[in-house]
Amino acid sequence: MTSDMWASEIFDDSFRISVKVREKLFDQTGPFQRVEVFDTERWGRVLMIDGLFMTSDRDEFVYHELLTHPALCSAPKIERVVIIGGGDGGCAREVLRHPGVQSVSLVEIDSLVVEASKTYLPGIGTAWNDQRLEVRIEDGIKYVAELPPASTDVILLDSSDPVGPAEGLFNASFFAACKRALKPGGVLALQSGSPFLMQKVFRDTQHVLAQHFACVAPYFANVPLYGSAIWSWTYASDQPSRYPHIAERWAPIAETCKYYNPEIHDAIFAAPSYVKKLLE
Ligand code: SPD
Repeated sequence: MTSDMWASEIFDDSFRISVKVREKLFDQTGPFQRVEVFDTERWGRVLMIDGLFMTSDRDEFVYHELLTHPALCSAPKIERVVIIGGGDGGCAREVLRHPGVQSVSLVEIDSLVVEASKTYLPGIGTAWNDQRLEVRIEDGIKYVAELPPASTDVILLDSSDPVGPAEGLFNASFFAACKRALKPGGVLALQSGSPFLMQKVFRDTQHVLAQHFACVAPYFANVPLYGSAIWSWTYASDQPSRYPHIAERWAPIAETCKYYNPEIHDAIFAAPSYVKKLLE
């Protein structure tokens, strides 16, 4: 018997992307949001939060490798890493592939996301038992505000889109707190929305980051589940320009990367003309 259940994300009440579902594995609404996990034919397991697709077995590698490795393969130091959000474990998995990383704090506001992911997305969070990883269920905004100044080498914001609990992760005071927590020369990387489907979020995020960081460099790729449109991440630091790729950081991850590589490291920073115009 085939299912006729579909999971859909609706953009601006005008465009919908749907995935045919084999079985719904998890559906709970907690104090923060509704968390759903689906088993699907084409995408494998899929995580949805408040009606937005977060990640899937099939295309998560693009998102997680690009959130992590451009920062980790170029930041001057990577011993101490903080991840805000990232409760599915995919971002932590990629960070922990780097032997130079000594400690990672993953700060996720919603325990439901971590519980559901540990149980139903075993292919994504494969590093939960790594001794270098500390998982904290608490508000990432408060956590960063309370970090000792200049204590962190790399901060990664693996958030949902800026609605609901993630809204405060896209504003000036939070970016100022990130800058304060980073060591001089430290790197912040974040998901910054689609410059095609979410132009205002993308542009505002760049402008607000530029109030705090000397280098603000968006980069781009397609994550098919995110509306099948171009997606962006942003690399920010207090230095005037991006750090170059470090070959020794690439060697230990070369075997496992399915998207990122040294050529991609620079190529992703090329912006389409309409995006350049958007940022003028
Ligand atoms: N439109 C969805 C954007 C979601 C970005 N974060 C995904 C979390 C995956 N770890």
